[in-house]
Amino acid sequence: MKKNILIVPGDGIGQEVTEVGKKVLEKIAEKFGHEFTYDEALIGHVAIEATGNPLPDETLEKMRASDAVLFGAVGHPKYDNDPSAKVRPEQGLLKMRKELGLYANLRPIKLFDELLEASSIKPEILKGSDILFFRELTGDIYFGEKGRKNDGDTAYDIAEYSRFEVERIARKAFDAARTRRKKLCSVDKANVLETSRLWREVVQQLAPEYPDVEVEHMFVDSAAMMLIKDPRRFDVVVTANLFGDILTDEASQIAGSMGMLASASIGDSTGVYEPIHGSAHDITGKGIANPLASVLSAALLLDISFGLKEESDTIIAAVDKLLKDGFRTRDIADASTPENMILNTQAAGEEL
Ligand code: GGG
Repeated sequence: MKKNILIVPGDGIGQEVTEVGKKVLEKIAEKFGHEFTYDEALIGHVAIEATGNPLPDETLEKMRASDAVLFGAVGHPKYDNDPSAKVRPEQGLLKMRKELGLYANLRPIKLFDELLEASSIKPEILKGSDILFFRELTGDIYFGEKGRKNDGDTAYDIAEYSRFEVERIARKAFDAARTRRKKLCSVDKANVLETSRLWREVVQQLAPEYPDVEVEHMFVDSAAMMLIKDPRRFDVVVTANLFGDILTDEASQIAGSMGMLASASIGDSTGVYEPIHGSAHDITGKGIANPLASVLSAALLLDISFGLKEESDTIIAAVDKLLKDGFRTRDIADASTPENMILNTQAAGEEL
């Protein structure tokens, strides 16, 4: 198979981990006789530094022209404490999602058995956890009108959802539930928010079309608690943009570390595959970032964008073996991990 993959490392540890994700794609192409070609583009802080724009037109054009995008992360601490900054790395990420119509963000919370002990949650509660989140990605408070009132002392962000936007993400989640354990949990805050009441109404209206899927509605505060108390009760979860962002960071603890969670953003155009973690400037350049989220994102890319299931499973099996062999990156090591089994970012990639 011939495919063109755009590598967009972005900021901070995005650079280090995406390099490993790309190497794994190269190994897969060699092993299975595929011809993958690569191009590279800028986004985020590195793009602002080079062009003044967090998502240069050239990057967007390359994304549209490619068969899939392997993306890293965006962010830089210098903007975090500067509320007056007019241009921010995250604007590049949001614009990319909107321009490419990437409305569905799939975040599998997969716990590798070997990492049962790496979590702060008790193993007997965790064992067998396997959740697939659908985070809506192009609506909600992220994209509504925002600003300051005339007094300058009052700020607002407006959350908005249309029936169409809720329906298309809900359908994706229902379809996925059908291929799994046939359980769908829709998370909202319908006791308070009008957008959530519309959300619940749409999911309820769709449910009769999927009689084989058991649907449950849960308030986001309850879901936050249940994820830690009883993660195995969840199969597929569908939720709004902001709730999905927060809940999946929480759910990363089920998988042992943020460094283990991959994601796929899909919709109207080229799919984008990236770790759920950000740029992590506190550990950038130290060689201790866990590259497995990028590697597992590459596996999602092969499966979802190219339909290469065997190749994708080969990557997941290699990650499983690496962990079974006892290797760890710093974030998933514990007191019992021998120092010589703790790998740096590049070495973890080479071990696969
Ligand atoms: N790889 C994910 C990433 O770069 N996240 C940084 C970020 O700013 N995310 C905003 C969001 O997805 O809500």
